[in-house]
Amino acid sequence: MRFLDAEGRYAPSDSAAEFAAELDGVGLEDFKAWYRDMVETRAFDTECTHLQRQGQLALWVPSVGQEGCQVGLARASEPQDTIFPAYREHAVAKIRGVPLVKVAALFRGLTHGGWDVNDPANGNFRLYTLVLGAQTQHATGYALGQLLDAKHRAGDTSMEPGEAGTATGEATMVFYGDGTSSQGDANEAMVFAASYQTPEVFVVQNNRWAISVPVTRQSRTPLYRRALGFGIRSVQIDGNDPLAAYAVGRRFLRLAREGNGPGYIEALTYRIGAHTTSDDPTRYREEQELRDWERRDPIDRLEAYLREQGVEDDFFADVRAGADRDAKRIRDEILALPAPEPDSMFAHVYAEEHPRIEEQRAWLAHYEASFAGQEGAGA
Ligand SMILES: Cc1ncc(C[n+]2csc(CCOP(=O)(O)OP(=O)(O)O)c2C)c(N)n1
Ligand SMILES: [Mg+2]
Repeated sequence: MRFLDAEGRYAPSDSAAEFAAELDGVGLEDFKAWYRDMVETRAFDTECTHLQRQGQLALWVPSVGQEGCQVGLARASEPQDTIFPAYREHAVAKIRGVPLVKVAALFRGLTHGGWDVNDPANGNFRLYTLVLGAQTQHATGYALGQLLDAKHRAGDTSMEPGEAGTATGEATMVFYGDGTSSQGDANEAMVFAASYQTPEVFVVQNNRWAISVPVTRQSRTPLYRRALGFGIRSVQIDGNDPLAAYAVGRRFLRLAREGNGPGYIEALTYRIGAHTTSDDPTRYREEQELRDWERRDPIDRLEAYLREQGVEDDFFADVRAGADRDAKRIRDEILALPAPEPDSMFAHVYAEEHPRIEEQRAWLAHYEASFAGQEGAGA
């Protein structure tokens, strides 16, 4: 399902007709804001890759190429909705209000969480989750809570979830990848979501790869069709078309809030960069595949559409300059952060002291001490 073709022309697929009404009232100023979201996220992302190479971040997980679906879906959400991300949803974090320096601090090893999920300023954007699929369970549990709260408010204190029909007024949206769709957790989350008709939207960003494993190995059937087997409505969208993501996201989130149960969106996109800064994709994927996907870049596509609508050079120059300024500001903020405290990683593993942990802590302290006196030690 898409509205914009690969060249950015407005050319809705047949399946788009049923979602077109979701774009009513969305106009050029919105599309320009979405464009700005994408360009700013990419500038930040590129900066973080550089900072990792300069030793300022321990690891970086690029989102380059996946900004289209992320921006459309984030813009489709309402403030009262709750979002459970994986670890690559930088555009969603930004739009929901999480300061991007907090995302960078996580990858610097400065925090075990990242941001205060109870602070409304952070937009009900939960913590990044690197344990694949764990967030799907958190999301379904949370959505079940939203449902039971709504029943309670309506005077039904039975604590029985039951059939669809209870409007919650708020929904949960959970992001994960094509590889994660094979995890037991993700499948169990869908079973419970369908059984109890949770107000939830599952978003699978199918970026074709789970590190070096292609999606063709994960599933013999398109991922969106799996959801149908769980009894969950689903659509496969062009994940590099923010209009498609917005339209389906808006529809599915509204259906969820109004008591019509969960939905599932498979966003077909591509991970243009490496899996993380620890990965070298040239070892397992073809150069040609990358080139083909670079031609479908979500930013170029929306830019072509905006130009077609009469938006002129000065707008694009202004967006780029603003994104560069922002990235520079965040860079300065990151450089001003303290060095991580390696010992802190042992602090929260067990409630009480544990001999294995003490052994590892002592080993690390010894290793760290071996750098004493060397330039950059401890940084
Ligand atoms: C439970 C678990 N198993 C394995 C890993 C190692 N791992 C990290 S990312 C990844 C691939 C995930 O691929 P996908 O779900 O497609 O998401 P993408 O990284 O492509 O966005 C793997 C296997 C992990 N983090 N957690
Ligand atoms: Mg993937």
